[in-house]
Amino acid sequence: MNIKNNLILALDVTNKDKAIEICKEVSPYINTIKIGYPLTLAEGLEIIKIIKDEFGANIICDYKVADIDATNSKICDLTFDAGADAIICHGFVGSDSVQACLDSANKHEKEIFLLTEMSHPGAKMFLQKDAEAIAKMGVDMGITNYVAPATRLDRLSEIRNIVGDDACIISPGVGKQGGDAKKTLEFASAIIVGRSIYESDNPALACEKIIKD
Ligand code: NUP
Repeated sequence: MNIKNNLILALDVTNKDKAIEICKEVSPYINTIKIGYPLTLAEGLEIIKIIKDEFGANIICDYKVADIDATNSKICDLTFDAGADAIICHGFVGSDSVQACLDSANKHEKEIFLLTEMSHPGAKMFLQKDAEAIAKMGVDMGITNYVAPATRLDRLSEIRNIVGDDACIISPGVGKQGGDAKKTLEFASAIIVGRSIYESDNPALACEKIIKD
């Protein structure tokens, strides 16, 4: 996936008009938009095609798919059929569940991003201890796209070591969660930024600052 300025917008607003307004403002800087549950639950799956068609953006659906294989297949099929270019899937559910996501992506000629360790403090309670094993599982399965935290650079760096330099790592946690864009990009291929952009009075300027810093 070609990610302009190595910057992905997390479009976690809950209203279509607001979503379109933000996308318009940031479109000179951003060509890859992450749509998660907030916007999808508010506006329906159709929002994927609306944003994709209006802005020609890559759409990564952050549905953190984490179910049994049969259910994962259905979730991924529906998401790709709705126009998503990629979907974020949890790794902790194990290889059979992740394989179902991968099979759906391959069938649709789309991509998955495997979530290893999350960026929030609670990730230290359970997920962190298995994050390296999750990344290794991803490598064994031939997965080339990952999500890893901008809030703990030592962990991001460890996950980069496991997945290798050729893998694409997208990293959330810059800005509101405390991560630094430039330092994160020493290890990550792209950063994911939400509130620091869409809550800003001037989202375009916020993008410019993140890119230049
Ligand atoms: O570990 C993760 N941390 C995280 O923040 C995995 C994620 N997918 N996210 C998402 O990234 C989160 O749901 C939100 O959409 C975005 C970060 O947003 P913000 O903290 O920049 O507002």
